[in-house]
Amino acid sequence: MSALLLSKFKERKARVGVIGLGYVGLPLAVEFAKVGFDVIGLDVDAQRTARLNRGENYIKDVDGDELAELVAAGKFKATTDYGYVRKLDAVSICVPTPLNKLKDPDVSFIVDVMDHLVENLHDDLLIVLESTTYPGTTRELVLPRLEKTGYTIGESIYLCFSPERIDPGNVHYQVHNTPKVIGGVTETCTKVGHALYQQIVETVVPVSSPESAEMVKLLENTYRSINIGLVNEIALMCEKLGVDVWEVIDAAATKPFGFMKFTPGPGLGGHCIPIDPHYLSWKMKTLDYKARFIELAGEINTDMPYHVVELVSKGLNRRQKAVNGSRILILGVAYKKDIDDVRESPALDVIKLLEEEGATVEYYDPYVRTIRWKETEKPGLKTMTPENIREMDAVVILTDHGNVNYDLVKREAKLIIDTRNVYPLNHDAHIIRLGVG
Ligand code: SAJ
Repeated sequence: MSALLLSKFKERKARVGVIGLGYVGLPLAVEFAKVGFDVIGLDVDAQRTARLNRGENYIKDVDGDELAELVAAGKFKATTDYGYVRKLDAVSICVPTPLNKLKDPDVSFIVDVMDHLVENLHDDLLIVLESTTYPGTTRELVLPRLEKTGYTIGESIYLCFSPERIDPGNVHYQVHNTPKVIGGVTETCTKVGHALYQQIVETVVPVSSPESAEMVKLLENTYRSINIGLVNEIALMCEKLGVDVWEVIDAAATKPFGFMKFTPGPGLGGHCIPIDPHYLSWKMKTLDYKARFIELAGEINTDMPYHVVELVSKGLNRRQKAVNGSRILILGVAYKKDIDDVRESPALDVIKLLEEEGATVEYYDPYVRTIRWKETEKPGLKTMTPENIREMDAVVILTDHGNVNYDLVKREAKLIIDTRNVYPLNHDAHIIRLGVG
């Protein structure tokens, strides 16, 4: 193991690179720079690197002033030039791993990084893959590309996987106080990776292999997807049973052990939970194994937007109205409360389905001014007034943002479909609550 590299990590004299300056990479880069490392941020987007070099921040979880100070002090520099890797002692890869149109893993961003990385390798370099991916990616896709250049992994180049655990908008758990799992291709790799990450994270959790570390992340997020699917199905059952699912869940959550509260909703949004489990089920298919829980949860969660539209149709029908020709206001399009992210948001599915049924659909979301819609922009209502609520045949609450006047909605709306228990234990005739029969 390279004593020089370890001492550079320990004395924080190492030069650290982060590839991919998004919601994972930029906070990580700032964390390394904050504790004293010289950090190079690498990204393919020249506009993004130019903005960063002007000290301009674009990630809500990053403190803009802190970033500007680090840039001014020369502790952080952004670039599109992979040549800088020749001067780095470590590099963390935080590029996107989306699904393609067939819902299969798209690891092209990792491959692109590797194509550039192998041109700039040198002795005493730690490489850590952080992008969420299927078990085996580090060993099957990254390792061969490094070995082909003649380097021996575990002797002059060290390779690990360490899952990112960034929770956008979480003000309590940030990089430094979220335990970091890391698994190296060799024991020495794990030790070298541990030596670096313990400089920025209070707790480093070494595991025996990159596959183990890759699987940790997938277990974490598959656990959420499946439990959300479970409560969504329980909600459908409660509607048929004439029970209030929210009351049931709150009462179940009083159990002080062996139960974790999840709540039903209009579907599954975000860039993690709807995506990550499919990396695991895809890999298992290549091993001729059907990941049944993942597939079933996916079916139930994907079906929720259709169920919301059924509730809208049921409510309008009570007022002898059809969906076709009705004016409907969607309240909240972000994928979860108090954030501005609409990626994979079920609201986009609900809007699409209602428009296909002939409804005229508007939306209001204080965090989302406009959305990309059919190759153009669809702006939301600028404000929510008694007048523009009264004009609507139905209001559909899909995100329970904290800064919306729900009392106004309850007073003025003709019909409300509440999918987030904004109106708990409510029996008003004009309110239909998801999961309540
Ligand atoms: N959702 C429900 N019911 C629930 C919880 C979530 O319907 O009980 C929905 C949300 O509305 C959203 C989707 O599921 O549409 C995902 O919600 P999430 O709370 O899992 O939030 P994410 O997507 O921001 O997940 C992130 C993940 N962080 C990382 O991957 C590093 C996840 O692992 C975290 O556990 C999660 O934040 C968190 O705990 O907030």
